Amino acid sequence: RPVVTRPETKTIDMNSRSNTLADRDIVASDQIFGFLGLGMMGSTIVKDLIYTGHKVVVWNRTIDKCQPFVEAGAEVKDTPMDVVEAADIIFCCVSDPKGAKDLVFGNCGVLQLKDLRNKAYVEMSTIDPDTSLDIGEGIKQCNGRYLEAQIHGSRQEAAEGMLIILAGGDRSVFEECHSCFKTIAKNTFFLGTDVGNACKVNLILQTILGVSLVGLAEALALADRFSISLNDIIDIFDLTSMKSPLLLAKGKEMAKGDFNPQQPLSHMQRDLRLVLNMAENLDQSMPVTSITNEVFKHTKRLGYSEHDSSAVFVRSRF
Ligand code: NA7
Repeated sequence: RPVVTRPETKTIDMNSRSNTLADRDIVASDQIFGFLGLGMMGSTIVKDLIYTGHKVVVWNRTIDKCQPFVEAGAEVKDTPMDVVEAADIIFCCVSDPKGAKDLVFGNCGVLQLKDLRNKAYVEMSTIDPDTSLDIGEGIKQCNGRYLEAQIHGSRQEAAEGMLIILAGGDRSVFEECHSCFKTIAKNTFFLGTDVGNACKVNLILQTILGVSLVGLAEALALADRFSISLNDIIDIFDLTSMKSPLLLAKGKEMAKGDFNPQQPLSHMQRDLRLVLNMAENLDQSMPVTSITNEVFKHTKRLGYSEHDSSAVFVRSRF
């Protein structure tokens, strides 16, 4: 098994701004926004929310990650429950459905507050529809309002304020988050009041992405076996009607062997797992997605969990 070096851990540059932010004419809401989870996505989002004038209260499991936000003007709390107490609208952006549920139902979690009247909870972590329904139900039972706001896009797109927001649930929360969504996204969709729909749409888009990446990786690996230049293939691909900005970018990363995580491979495989669970419940056959999931799973086992999803190319070359 080859020795794989972990990708460099990037720290967030608090002074960087997306080029488009100045043109967006954002008037910050005067509500207090809580934010749980300062990973790469969460940090990027909070940095821009502070810059556009939002009042933000933050919490992160690893407390050290909060420090740059204190310096930038955010308040830090010790637990998710404390954030909920201090804020009107609370966003959550953590790795997976389990983490998202822990923050709501767990020790010192959101529901420990019992009365969430006048509070709203917005789930941004990528989760499946059932998890979203459970979280939404828990929040509503405590008289809170719930919105799922799934974020579609890479870390780079987050840094450029070019995410797409897919939202569902309480329409009034959606409207109250307008200045936040305008800060971080190029498009925002409200997909109805039924909780779960936005999660389904997000996972459907991730299916297209995952399957496309594995197809691209296999095709480039075949070119490599023939000693055809990968850069030539990409240049020709660029001239075809198949080209897409994402596949071109991923193809270039594969050719260079540069797997700096924009969409970590572990997140891609998590999404495919969620898709297959969803399909299983419907008896929906998804053979290509199943194999795609196996390919990502194997690449994870090879040590590329924290690299970009384009690292799937490494496995295809074996
Ligand atoms: P990262 O950079 O891997 O960050 C993950 C974040 O999730 C980070 O703040 C973690 O805290 C936090 N986390 C993970 N598990 C837990 C649990 N169990 N409890 C509390 N906090 C947790 O991911 P991204 O920021 O790129 O992505 C976040 C989401 O946005 C993801 O769902 C994407 O699909 C969209 P830590 O710092 O490790 O203590």
